[in-house]
Amino acid sequence: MPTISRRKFLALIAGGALALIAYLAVPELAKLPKRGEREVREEGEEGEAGFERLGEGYLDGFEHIVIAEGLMVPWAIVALEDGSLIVTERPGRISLISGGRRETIAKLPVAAVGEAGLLGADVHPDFPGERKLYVYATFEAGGGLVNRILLLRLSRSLTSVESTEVILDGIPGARLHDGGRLRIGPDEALYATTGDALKPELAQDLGSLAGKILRVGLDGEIPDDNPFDGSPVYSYGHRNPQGIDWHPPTGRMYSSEHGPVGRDELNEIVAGGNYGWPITSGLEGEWRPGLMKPVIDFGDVSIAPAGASFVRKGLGRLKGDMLIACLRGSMLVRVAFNENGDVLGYEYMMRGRYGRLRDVVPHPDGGVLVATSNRDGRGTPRPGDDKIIWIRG
Ligand SMILES: [Ca+2]
Repeated sequence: MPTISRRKFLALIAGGALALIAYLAVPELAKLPKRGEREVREEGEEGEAGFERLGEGYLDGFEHIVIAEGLMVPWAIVALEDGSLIVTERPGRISLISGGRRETIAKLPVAAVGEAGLLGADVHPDFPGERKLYVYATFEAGGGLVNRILLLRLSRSLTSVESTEVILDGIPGARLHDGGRLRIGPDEALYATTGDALKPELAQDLGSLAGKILRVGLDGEIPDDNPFDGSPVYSYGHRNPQGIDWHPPTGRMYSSEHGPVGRDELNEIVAGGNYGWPITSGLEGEWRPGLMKPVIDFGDVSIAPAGASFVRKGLGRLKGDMLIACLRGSMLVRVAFNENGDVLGYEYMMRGRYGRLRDVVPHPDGGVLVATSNRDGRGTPRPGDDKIIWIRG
């Protein structure tokens, strides 16, 4: 039997102790969220949340400036580089708001019924060099409702329209579930969210433009690298998404979506992805291979998430996080992100302070602009509603 030196014996003991420590440590380490793993918190849940909770009153510490008031359901805010805003209102008016003054650019003959009407907007990436404004709106057609994406060429003063062109037609419309968010992505393609137009089965039908996120070129052409040949469909299986943005450093795309009763979602959008509706809703349903689970299922209580944007500048610890404007929830949801574009968790902010919120966009000078929606028939209008408020600092 080989003998063992005292030194070797001690080394073995020490090695064993290290192995034991490592063994004991493993379950603890395994509990930590790995990179890329998402930790989602329920409302009111405290403790090891995986991200720093800032608290509901966090935004109280910043300056709140009313930029515009007396608006009627402002649906989309486009913040221009010089700080002026182009704003759509659901009944059909498009305005330029600059230096405290509002000028009407156009009034469109939209079908403003239920949740339909003049909805999303964005401008050409080279605006105002290219004076092209894109809007998403509902119209009456053939005894029903249809949603269209229009390209409006503006005059040099930006206060009137020189020509109007329909660049995407035939998006099914309805009194409810019209989607409507329009945004130009970092790839300079135009994205639009569409609702299921009250026909849930259309969301799974790749031949229909309902219940989708669409992607077209800046003149409405279908990009060669879209996931389905010859189709503007980028992702499908959506119920009624109304917010999209791209995590600034990574370009990962996220979208907020209204669920049926609760089950509101935040999804990470990938080309060709099927987001489940109506087979699944939130994290519930009959999961089968190929269906995308939401990053966040906001639970049983409806918060009605609408516009969503990443904070680019200002607002302290919120930089790099996403804010989602909530209608029913009358608040902003903060979704905390790490630098890789992974969701760390979420919390509710500014609950009830301004009532229903429809859109939130970054202001070029920092902070965010939020639009109230208290005159949409589901809220309680307050003096000066609807408003656009700049939260900065
Ligand atoms: Ca879903």
